[in-house]
Amino acid sequence: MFKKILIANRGEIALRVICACRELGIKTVAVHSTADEHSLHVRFADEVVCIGPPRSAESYLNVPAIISAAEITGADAIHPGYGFLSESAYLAEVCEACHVKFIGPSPHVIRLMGDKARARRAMKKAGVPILPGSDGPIDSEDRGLRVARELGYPVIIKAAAGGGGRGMRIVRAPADLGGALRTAQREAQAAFGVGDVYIEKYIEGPRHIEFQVLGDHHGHVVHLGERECSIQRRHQKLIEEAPSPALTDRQRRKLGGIVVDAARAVQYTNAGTFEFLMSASGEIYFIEANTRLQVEHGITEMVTGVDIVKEQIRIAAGERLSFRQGDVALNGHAIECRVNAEHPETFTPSPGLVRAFSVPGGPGVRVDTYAHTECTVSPYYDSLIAKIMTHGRDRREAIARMRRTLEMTVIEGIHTTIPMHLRVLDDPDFLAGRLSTSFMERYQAAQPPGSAAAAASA
Ligand code: MV4
Repeated sequence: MFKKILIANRGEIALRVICACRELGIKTVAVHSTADEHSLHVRFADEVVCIGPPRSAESYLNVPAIISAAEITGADAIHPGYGFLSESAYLAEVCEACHVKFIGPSPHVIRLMGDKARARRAMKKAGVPILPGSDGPIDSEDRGLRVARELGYPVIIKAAAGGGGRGMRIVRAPADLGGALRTAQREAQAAFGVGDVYIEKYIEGPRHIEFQVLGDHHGHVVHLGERECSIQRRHQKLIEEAPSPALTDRQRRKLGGIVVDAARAVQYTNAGTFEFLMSASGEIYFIEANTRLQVEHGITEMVTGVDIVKEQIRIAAGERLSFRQGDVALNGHAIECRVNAEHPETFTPSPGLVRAFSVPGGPGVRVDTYAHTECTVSPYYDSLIAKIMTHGRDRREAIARMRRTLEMTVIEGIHTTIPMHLRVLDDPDFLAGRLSTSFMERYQAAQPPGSAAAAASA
C-alpha cells in the first residue's frame, strides 16, 4: 500500500481524498495556490506545498509544479480528484515516467475515452448499444449530408475531443448542415486543438443515466448501479440521484452486465463512469465514458456502502477488488443537491466571505464541503461549495430528508442555489420522477423577483 499520497486538487474533493487516506493510514500532501493558503485541505494534510498563483493554469493545472511537489515530499501516488488534471493522459504518462502511481486508469484508456468517436467505436465493438451515427469523423459536407439523411433529422454534430456538452451543434434540416459542420469543426479546433467531429441521431429531451464501475489490475470489474443526472443546466448538474427512477431491476442488471463486459474489453482499471441517454420511449444509448472520480460519487456510496475513493486507492496499489458483483446490493435511495455560490435565479457567481455556515446532520444526511463560518469563496474556481446528500429507505424519504436539511441550512454572506433546489423539490414532475435534461428550461424562464421583466409580466 502507498505511504504518502499527493492530492492534486482543492476544495471538498481534496478533503474527501484526505478522509480516505486517513482511514487507510496513508499520509497526505496537499498542494495549493496562494488563494487557498487558509483552506481546510491545507490544514488537514500532513504536508503542504504551494504550487503557484491563484489562476488554475499556473497552479492546479501546472504539471511540472505538481510532479516536483510529489518528488520533493516523496509521495508515491497522486490522486487527481475531479476536474483539473483528472482526465489528463499526459499527467498519467508523466507519473509513469517518474515512478509515481497515478490514481486512475492507464494513459491508454484515458486517451481512448477522451476521443469520443473512438470510444463510440470501442463500445459498439464491445456490444454496448450506441446511438445511430457516423462510424468515424465526418470531414466533408457531402458525407455529412449522406449520413444525416440515413439517420433522419434532427442530428447532432459533436467534437471528437469534446464531451460534457462542449462543441455540439444540433441540425434540424439539410440546409443547415454545411454551416453547422464548418462551425463545429472550427470551434473544436480552437477549443481542443483537434477539429474532428462526428454525427449522431439527436434525441430530444433525454434522461441522463450513468453507471459507476470499478476495475482492478487482476481483470475483475464490478458496477455499482447507476445515477440519474437529468436535472442540469448548461451541462452543469444540479441534482443527482441513485438509483434512477426510470430503470427497472431487470434493465439495471442487463445494462450493468453490458457495461462491466465493455469495461473489461478495454481493460478498464480504477473508477469510471459510463454515460447513457434514455429517450422518451425508454431506449438507452451509450454517449461517453468518464475516466475520473465524479462529483456525484457520494450518492452511489450511500446506496452501496462502498467507499469508492478507498477502492480507487487500493486498486492503484495493485490490490484486488475486495468484493464481487453478487456482493453489491442497492439499499434505498440517495439524492445530492449541489449547493453553488451563485444567485438562485440568475446563476451568476457569488464569491466572497461566508459570514455563517451551518448544515444540520441527523439520520441519512451526508455533507461534503470545504466551507465553514468565516471562509471565503474564491472567484478563481468553480462555485460548488457543498454537496448535500440524503439517503432514505425510498425516494420519498430521501426527498423529505433533503427538504428538511436544506430548510435548516444557514449560509450567510453569499448567495447560494438552495432556494432553487427547494423549488425543484416541490415540483410535481420532480416528485413523480418525470425527469429529463430539459427539466430546468422552465426555471430558466422564471424572472428574478423585482426585475424589470417580472414587473412587466405581473
Ligand atoms: C446528445 C443529446 C441528444 N442526442 N446526443 C450533452 C453533453 C454530452 N455528454 C452529450 N450531450 C448530449 N448528447 C444525442 N445524440 C443531448 C445531450 C445533452 C445532454 C446530455 C446529458 C446531460 C445533459 C444534456 C443536456 C443537453 C444536451
